[in-house]
Amino acid sequence: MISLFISLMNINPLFLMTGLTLVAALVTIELHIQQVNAQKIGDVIAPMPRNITIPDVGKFQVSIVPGATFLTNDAYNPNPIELNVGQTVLWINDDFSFHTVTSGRVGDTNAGSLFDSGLAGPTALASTGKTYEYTFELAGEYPYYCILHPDMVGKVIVN
Ligand SMILES: [Cu+2]
Repeated sequence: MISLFISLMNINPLFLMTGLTLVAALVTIELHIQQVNAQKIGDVIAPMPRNITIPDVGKFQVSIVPGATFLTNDAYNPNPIELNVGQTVLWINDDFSFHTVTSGRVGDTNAGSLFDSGLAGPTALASTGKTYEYTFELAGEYPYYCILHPDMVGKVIVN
């Protein structure tokens, strides 16, 4: 051990400096590679679609809350809602399950005839972050429900 120490002390200073410079260069290269890799990972993540809820000013927002399937009157929140003729309701699926916003009550022959987010197409609330909107042009009371989970019920009151 002591002999090793002595032999290290006897190393030519020039050789020691060269060694230290080499170590410093290797560390710099390694850090650079890490940065490049981090940028590559960033580039891969950046273009991926993300579910961002953008506040839609002027529209009445109703959330389909997490766990809505089992929440009956609380599945749509807030519920009931009251608004004026000409106002728009924007429903947002904040749950992980597929839901619908369908006008009427379970069993109505004309259920979904006024408004219906549906089971397919661009308005379908098939996944988290999907939205559906409807503008109420006539005063009245509008019950609605989810076709897939008929216990989920809500109501819009238009004055
Ligand atoms: Cu549902």
